[in-house]
Amino acid sequence: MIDEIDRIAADATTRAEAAATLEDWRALDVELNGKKSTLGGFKRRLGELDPDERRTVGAALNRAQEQVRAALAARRAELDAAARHAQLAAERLDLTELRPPHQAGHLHLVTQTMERLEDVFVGMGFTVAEGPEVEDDWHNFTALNLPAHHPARDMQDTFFVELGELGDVVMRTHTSPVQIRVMETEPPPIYSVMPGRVYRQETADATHLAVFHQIEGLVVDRGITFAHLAGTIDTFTKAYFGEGFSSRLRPSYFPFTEPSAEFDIQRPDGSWLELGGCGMVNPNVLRNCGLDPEEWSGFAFGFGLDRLAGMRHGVPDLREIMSVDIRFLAQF
Ligand code: FA5
Repeated sequence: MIDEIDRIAADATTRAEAAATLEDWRALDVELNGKKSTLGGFKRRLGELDPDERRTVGAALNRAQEQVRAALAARRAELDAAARHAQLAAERLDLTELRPPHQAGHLHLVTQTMERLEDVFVGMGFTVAEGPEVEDDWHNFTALNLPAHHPARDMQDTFFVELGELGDVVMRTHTSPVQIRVMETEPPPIYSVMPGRVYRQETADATHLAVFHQIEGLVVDRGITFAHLAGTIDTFTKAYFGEGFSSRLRPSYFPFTEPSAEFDIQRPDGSWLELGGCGMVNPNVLRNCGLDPEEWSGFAFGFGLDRLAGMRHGVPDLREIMSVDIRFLAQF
């Protein structure tokens, strides 16, 4: 009888170890461990045996049942672990997966240009400052030596905002108001560039937009001369465009600079493009910002970023830069 019990236990152990799925395991658990199991049947027949036999057969039965339970428990642990692994693998998120580059997008040509320009000027020792796009009359015009009714206000056709006093709030027409904000808040020496978006009531054409970008430069220190301005423009031109490009200054007029100049860049093919204006900061502007022109002098420049980007990348019409055509944008 004991041999038979051992054989049944060995057979049950082998089957438990071979259970392939949790379903199989549950069926086996009922069959081998339940009340109707073969070993359970032996247990019920113990009463028929004499006391000595009952003790030895009872002990063998307990051992056998223990062995089967242990085999089932071990197999259950294996099946549970396998199920957990399968679930983890199915729910796994691959965070290292890279999207193909053409789907990732990139910075707009104008933003790239702005960041490159900032890098060039930061490399030359300038800091970067910013100001609001909605400006008041004081910063956009009056403090820049353009009092009310000054004819030079017509040089920049202005969008007015219906806010506050009539005509007092404008979409800034240039980045020069940021000069005023910097001088009002920071004591000299000042070496800053100020990039940003500007607005003019203009009809768009190949070289003009109604919403475009400028970068302003302002230096205020003791003993600053026109030579510093010319040297800075030239250093910048070479650093940004590389050899083969050069710059020239032409006499011009801006109310906020005196003397004033326009600066142009010459392309390697010999043609010229007007890029911006510049000059020595007008003493009236220094005074408007609480600085003594006897002690401080400075220069300022401001130029068009869109034109610069268009020129550097050979875009013949500025309106294309503002298009949302992905075939155009993807080239840069
Ligand atoms: C100004 O805006 C002055 N604030 C520049 C300045 C700053 C002069 C500091 C002196 C000292 P202007 O209106 O010329 O100047 O514009 C400067 C540059 O902006 C132009 O040379 C051109 O490159 C660009 N620009 C002007 N209008 C447009 C436009 N409609 N579309 C695209 N770029 C433009």
